[in-house]
Amino acid sequence: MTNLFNLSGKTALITGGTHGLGLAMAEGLASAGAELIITSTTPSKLEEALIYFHSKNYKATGYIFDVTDEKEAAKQIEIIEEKHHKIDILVNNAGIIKRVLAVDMPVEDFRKVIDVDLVGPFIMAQLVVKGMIERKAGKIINICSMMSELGRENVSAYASAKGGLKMLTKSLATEWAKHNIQVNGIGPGYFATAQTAPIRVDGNPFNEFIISRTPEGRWGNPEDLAGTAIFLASEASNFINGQIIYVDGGILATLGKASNE
Ligand code: GCO
Ligand code: CA
Repeated sequence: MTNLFNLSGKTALITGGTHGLGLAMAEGLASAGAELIITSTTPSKLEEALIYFHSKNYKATGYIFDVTDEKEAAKQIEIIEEKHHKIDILVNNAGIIKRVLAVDMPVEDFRKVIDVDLVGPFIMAQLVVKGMIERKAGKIINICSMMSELGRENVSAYASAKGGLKMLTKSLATEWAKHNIQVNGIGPGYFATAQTAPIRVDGNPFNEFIISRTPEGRWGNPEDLAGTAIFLASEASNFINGQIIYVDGGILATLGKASNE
């Protein structure tokens, strides 16, 4: 029987795949056989990530560009497709967060978050899908969030972008399914990464809150995302389209419990 999860011969582009969840998902895809293309805006981080991937004997190449710059992104995608022939899997992972109360948030910052977390994935999907349509096959995975479903103080721009990314996922799935392209999302719960470091510190009540709010009773480890990334990138998910799979240790399944129960 063929291995439904085998990604040999496939090329996967992961935006911001230099660290944290992006790196863990990239590693998962590589372990299933995919060749990696990693994009970043930070040369030093990219270099470090490539050294890591190569040390594991994964095939990985890096490109520096900003996903919000559609002209530059178009140029780079053209170069990538010339060199590697095709992008079979796109993981829209690059994102930023700014934690500040809405009443105090500079509009410019709100716009920036929407630009990176929502417009960037649109730009990348629009560029990469052209080749996918020609080849009648492709997998696009948008990295959403708990905040695609839930609000919370301090993250209005991020939640707006991630909620939008969920709906972008459904819209693109609708438009591109006829070309045998699957567009799905992963909604990570609370993961121990650099992004959550400021809210994970001991003594910060938010740390305890998340542990008690998560039925699994812990923060996620980046490796916890690899299986879902492989699944959504592989033939195993060929009839799944427009879905967001939440990898959250059960957070969205529950109202939570009072601390003394
Ligand atoms: C926060 C967190 C979240 C997580 C994650 C949740 O401030 O609440 O940073 O935004 O990063 O996206 O799914
Ligand atoms: Ca980056």
